[in-house]
Amino acid sequence: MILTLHEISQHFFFTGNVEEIHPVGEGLINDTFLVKTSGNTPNYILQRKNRHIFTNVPAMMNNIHKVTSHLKKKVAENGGNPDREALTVIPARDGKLYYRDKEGEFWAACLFIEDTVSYDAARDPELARQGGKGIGHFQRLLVDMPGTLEDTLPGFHDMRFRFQQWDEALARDPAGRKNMVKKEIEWIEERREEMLTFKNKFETGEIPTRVTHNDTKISNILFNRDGEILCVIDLDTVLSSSCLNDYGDAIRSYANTGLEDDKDLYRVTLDTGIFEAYTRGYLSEAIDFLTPPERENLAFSARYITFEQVLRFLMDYIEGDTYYKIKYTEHNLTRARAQYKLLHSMEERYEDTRDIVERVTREQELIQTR
Ligand code: ADP
Ligand code: GN1
Ligand code: MG
Repeated sequence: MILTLHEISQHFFFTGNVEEIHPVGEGLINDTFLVKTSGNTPNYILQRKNRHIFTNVPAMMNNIHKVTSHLKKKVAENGGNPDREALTVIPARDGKLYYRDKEGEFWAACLFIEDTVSYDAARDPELARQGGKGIGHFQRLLVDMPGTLEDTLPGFHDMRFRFQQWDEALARDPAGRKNMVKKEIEWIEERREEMLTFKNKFETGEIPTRVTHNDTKISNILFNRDGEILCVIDLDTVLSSSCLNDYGDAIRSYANTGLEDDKDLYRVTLDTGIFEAYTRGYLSEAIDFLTPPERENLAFSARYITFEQVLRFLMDYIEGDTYYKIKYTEHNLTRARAQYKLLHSMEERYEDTRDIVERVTREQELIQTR
């Protein structure tokens, strides 16, 4: 693999001599590598994109290029450093934004941003506030992005589409696992109506569509060494979608007291302190562009996205583990159960979270009008 990776790296516009290449991150979809060059030349991130999931990598890379170009322009206008506060896509030597190897695999690269820290969990409210600020800022800079993005992941956060996939998976039951997860299937069915009713708000246009990230777990943000937000990364999922999906997915990640795939369900609950801190950071950037319906639906969006993850992990288990990378046979089931525990905790604390959003909204409105 090392030799092959070295060969792949030669197809990109990297300056310097590649010294070593090793895997980084815990992503569930792509294979990600750090490419170190010798001396003072930059280092890079090289990634094999999962072509079964991203079926149009050229369009996806165009989307990423559009978004990063706009971000860089905005960062420069605001006096920031575009090379550190936005991802820099490194093209292949033939000028394309990706390289396709002989086996048909798609590769892409970006500049490695030095002196950053990334996290898999937010135990500290200040870190959560920074993360919220990061996504709010990201969305704000993209409010006036010209042009449109191609829909490279149709139905990604669309519950109607997810239920179609779900119904098909259950009807086919390809791995013969359906009967082993009857209780878990009930968790999904009990909430079908409620989730589709929420989805209606997107379909009627009550909740607007914007350029958003769609995969805002904490590991997809780089912080600087002082714990401040630096750069939003992992842009494969930038799409025309809703701000609520970014907020909800971030709460699912930051405000979980346990792990996404915790086997010990006692550890998994919603941390309302972290919820409040993330919300404060997010609204400090987003308050002036969010519409009243967007603000009012923030708390429920955390339930919506967490439910979506329960469904997706359970569906992948039923399908025989074809989508997410797994580390052991029951991994997707463990993930579904842990996410369900989190969802349950969100439901129990729903009124509290609504109160927090309302209070922080008022607080941020006051700060803005000062
Ligand atoms: P995956 O799809 O595998 O999750 P990511 O793009 O999120 O891939 O990258 C995985 C990890 O690699 C990140 O959590 C971060 O630690 C590191 N990383 C990715 N891109 C960069 C970058 N441009 N600069 C510095 N670190 C990065
Ligand atoms: C996947 O690629 P990664 O690991 O950042 C998934 C997200 C899920 C996440 C759960 C394209 O994200 O939707 O929230 O796993 N990405 C895709 O950890 O499906
Ligand atoms: Mg990632």
